Amino acid sequence: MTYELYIGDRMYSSWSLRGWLMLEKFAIPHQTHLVGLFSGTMAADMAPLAPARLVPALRTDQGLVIGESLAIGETLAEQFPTAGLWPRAADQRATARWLVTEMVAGFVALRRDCPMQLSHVWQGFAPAAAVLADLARIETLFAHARSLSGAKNGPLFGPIVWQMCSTRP
Ligand SMILES: N[C@@H](CCC(=O)N[C@@H](CS)C(=O)NCC(=O)O)C(=O)O
Repeated sequence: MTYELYIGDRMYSSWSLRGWLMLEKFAIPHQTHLVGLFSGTMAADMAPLAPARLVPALRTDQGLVIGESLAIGETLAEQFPTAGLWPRAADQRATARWLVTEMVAGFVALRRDCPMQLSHVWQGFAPAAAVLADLARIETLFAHARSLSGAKNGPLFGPIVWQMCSTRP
């Protein structure tokens, strides 16, 4: 058995994209199953994973089903400790957790007014003040992360350091 990831669409579903990136970017062997996010078959496609009902959802190589992207990320970090999902330094790891949870729970205006879609560009979009405030908050958090990691560009906490063939202990 391998890790089986259930997602919707990588073009229009940021939750799906980030769920997929957690496995793909950190070289964790997996199979991806696309569920019908926009075709009306999502509930049926997800039924075998109940009570998980949203994407992403993961079935581990042991058959355990996990919903919620953060729970999936924490479980993968635990099961693949050499993959580098979290920064190694404790202060950077705590800060990364802070940024991730704020991203999962916050930025309501940005999410509402700018849902992810990677296929078109809107000309003349005028962001509302609340969206601009969310963007400023992201810049503040990113600058804070870089001040801790010293990474001037690229990944916030520096290059991902992983060992090839990350395996479970
Ligand atoms: N808090 C969840 C959010 C997941 C989520 O909202 N997924 C959306 C992706 S578009 C979904 O499955 N929507 C389908 C629906 O609401 O029916 C997580 O972190 O994984």
